[in-house]
Amino acid sequence: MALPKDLALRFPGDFLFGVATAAYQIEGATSEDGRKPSIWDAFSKMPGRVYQRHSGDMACDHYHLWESDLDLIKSLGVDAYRFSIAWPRILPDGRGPVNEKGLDFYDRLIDGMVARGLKVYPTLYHWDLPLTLAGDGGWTARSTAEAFADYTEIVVKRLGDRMDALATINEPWCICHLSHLYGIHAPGEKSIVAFAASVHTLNLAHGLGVQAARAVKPNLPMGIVINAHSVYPASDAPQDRQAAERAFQFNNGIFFEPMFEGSYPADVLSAFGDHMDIRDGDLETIHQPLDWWGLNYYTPLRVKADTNVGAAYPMAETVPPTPGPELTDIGWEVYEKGLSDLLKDLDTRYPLPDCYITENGACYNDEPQDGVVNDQRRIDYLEKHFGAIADAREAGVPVKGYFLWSLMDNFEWAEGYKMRFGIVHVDYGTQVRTLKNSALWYRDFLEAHRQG
Ligand code: GBH
Repeated sequence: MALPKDLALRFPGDFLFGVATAAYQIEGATSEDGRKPSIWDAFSKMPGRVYQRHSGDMACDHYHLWESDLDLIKSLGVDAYRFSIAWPRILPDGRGPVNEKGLDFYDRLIDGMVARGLKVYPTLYHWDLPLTLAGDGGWTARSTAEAFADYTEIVVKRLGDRMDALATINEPWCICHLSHLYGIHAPGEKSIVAFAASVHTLNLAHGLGVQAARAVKPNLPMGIVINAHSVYPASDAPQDRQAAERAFQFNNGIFFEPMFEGSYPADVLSAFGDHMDIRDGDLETIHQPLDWWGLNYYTPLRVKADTNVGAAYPMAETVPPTPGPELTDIGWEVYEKGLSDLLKDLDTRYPLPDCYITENGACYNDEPQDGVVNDQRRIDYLEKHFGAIADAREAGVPVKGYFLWSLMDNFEWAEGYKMRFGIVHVDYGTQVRTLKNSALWYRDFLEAHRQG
């Protein structure tokens, strides 16, 4: 393995390094200071949805521990912090009266970041849709895109002056595919009709959000965070290659093409177009020039032609790779080449702005032993993926920054607290944070990078 120094030297001095979190996964305090429930508060209390019916009620109690958490972030030596703003704190019913106490929390948090010299990289929506909006159709209803634009305007008016960049939405794929088609994330829908509607609403919300933010603050660097899939055919057989290209379009093209080219892939329109309320001007709205885009990458997608599913359900079947791959503790394949291949592929397919890796990291559930968390497997994962990013950069892809997922162990959605992605261990009983060896490694890496 390369020393942190050798690896660090592959990144230019102005390359931005950070850590990432999301509101519902860390904040807790779900009914404090006027916050009302989100779809995840409701979903996590339903039987059989989240591992052992865990919820974000307490999470990492970051709502109260934010100051020491910012000190912790600063102690790692990162340049920037990516976090998300909870819509139900700002607008408890999704629209209507503004909750000043919600804005006050992020006002303090952002001031705390500025005081510590940390760059401010918020995301407006990381899955905590106000429950009231879900009652009106949630992401299947066009009105939610309009509400998102109003929410954006309110946030940027109050907090935009101290933001270094703003992302509209985290991972439209998860919101559409996981939440509305596969039913494993809130609100747990399993419907092609709901899925198709959600795709267009999400894309539209993004476009309207960018417009709303720019109307308030024209120079705020605007972007979107996409968990693009690195797609490989299971074999060289023509039907598998075809399935892989189809999977690319239904998982990636469905967001990239409208956002960066102003159109939907033809296959997507013929499969789902009937369920998408696409009105005159919508594609122009979605196709806003962006200042940057964020890629979240964890694992590749390997597909083979599926003989059981027809055109109504054109998602390819996924297969485990052969021979037996290296898996993380959540069962996802470790394949760093998927990241460099994907960056290069997307760069040739679409006219993309600068890229930031807005999430990358691994689930390993190592526990402290005598105060030490020896998560060497996470260090190996990070080294490999840093190398892949450097490879893509050296091949000409403009990657300008990297945010590690995650700062600390947190509420891992349907997996509850069972799955740990942090470089800092959290004891949920005591809220004690312990730096894992990966955090110490990242600190050393960043120190080497600063020295140049
Ligand atoms: C992100 O989503 C989220 O933004 C973040 O909140 C979350 O905590 C983090 O990642 C870790 O999960 O079963 O092998 O086919 C990740 C999106 C979608 C990535 C599903 C992996 C399936 C892998 N994920 N995908 S596999």
